[in-house]
Amino acid sequence: MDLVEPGEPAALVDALRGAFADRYGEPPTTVGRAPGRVNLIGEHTDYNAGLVLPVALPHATYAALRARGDELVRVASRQQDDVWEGLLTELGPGQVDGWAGYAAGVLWALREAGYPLPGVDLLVDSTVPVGAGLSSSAALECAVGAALLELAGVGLTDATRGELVAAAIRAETEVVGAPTGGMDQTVAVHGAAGAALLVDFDSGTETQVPLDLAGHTLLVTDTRVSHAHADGGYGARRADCETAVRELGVPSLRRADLTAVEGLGDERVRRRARHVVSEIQRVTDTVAALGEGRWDEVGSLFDASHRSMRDDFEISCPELDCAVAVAVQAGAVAARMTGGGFGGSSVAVVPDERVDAVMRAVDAAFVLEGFRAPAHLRAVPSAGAGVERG
Ligand code: GAF
Repeated sequence: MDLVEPGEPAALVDALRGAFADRYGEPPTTVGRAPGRVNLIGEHTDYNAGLVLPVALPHATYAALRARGDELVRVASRQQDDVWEGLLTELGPGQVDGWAGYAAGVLWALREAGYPLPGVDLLVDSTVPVGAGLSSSAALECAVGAALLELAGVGLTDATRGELVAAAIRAETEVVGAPTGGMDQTVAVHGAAGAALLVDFDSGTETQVPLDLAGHTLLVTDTRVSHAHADGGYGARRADCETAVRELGVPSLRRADLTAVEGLGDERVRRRARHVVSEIQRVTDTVAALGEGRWDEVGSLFDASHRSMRDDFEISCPELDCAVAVAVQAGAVAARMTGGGFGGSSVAVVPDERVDAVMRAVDAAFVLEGFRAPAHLRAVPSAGAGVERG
């Protein structure tokens, strides 16, 4: 059984500081941190002015940096072999390939936002699984951004948190070119321990929803089928939603009702819009059911969400369907795929005493199906971005 632990933050930061000094000859001055996330419900609703309900993970990315006296930017990771180097003028859209674009892109976006940041040396470390649908990219963007705002002398305040979210979104959509919504960056910054974050992308408001799990664990299963949102599937779904908006004559799918959606002429566009409109309602219903500990109802809502993503939005895969079905058979009260889809992870609400049984049952089913061995993690609702002191 592969259980991915978040690591002990103080030990991770010490090791990162040491590795930074070994690589660059001097210790870092600042270490930023930002978490990965698991979304409880509300998928592909963020770019449709809808609702989402993610939780920040204890698994996080740490970004150590030191200002340089020149225009050079060096970006390295303890998880990657390649190192990116370039000038401050070479950080923008189309200029940085690969994973370094998420980090360099935030420096570019914060400079665009008016922060006169200098060249920096940067080294990152992370316990967020990559390609698992748990937002390792937003964790990287926001960890780097938190460190840069500290370097800029403003740190993280109510005002700069919003700027950090905006800069991280620009890094992802403009520099990396992944046409994602803003859920991942929003929870990486605004997540809080013990709570889920209800984000309304129409009104632009974020509400902490305290989670009383009452003897349940949020269990994430990484199918190890990896995905990348810069690939075509995510953008194609987004384009279908835009077509539906045009045909319905509404400002966004948030303003569409299911009766109107059922009248859409194109069968595929109709199914895509049906998913989004019904999913937004499921977020509201899930917040109410969680608040009253109505676990059966949470189970029905997760089940409907998963089916909607599998059949109408077509973003599931056999491994996700298997993880979800087997988790429920083995005792989970609720399970669904989570994140952008085309691989990645499922999330299940499991009575504490059934967690081992669920993990074992999913592992066994994956062996039987001939799938790659999955990994699991406990999604203890944790804090959003910050700076590591000491
Ligand atoms: C990915 C995207 F980055 C988010 O913006 C969101 O659309 C999600 O997929 C699906 O809900 O994580």
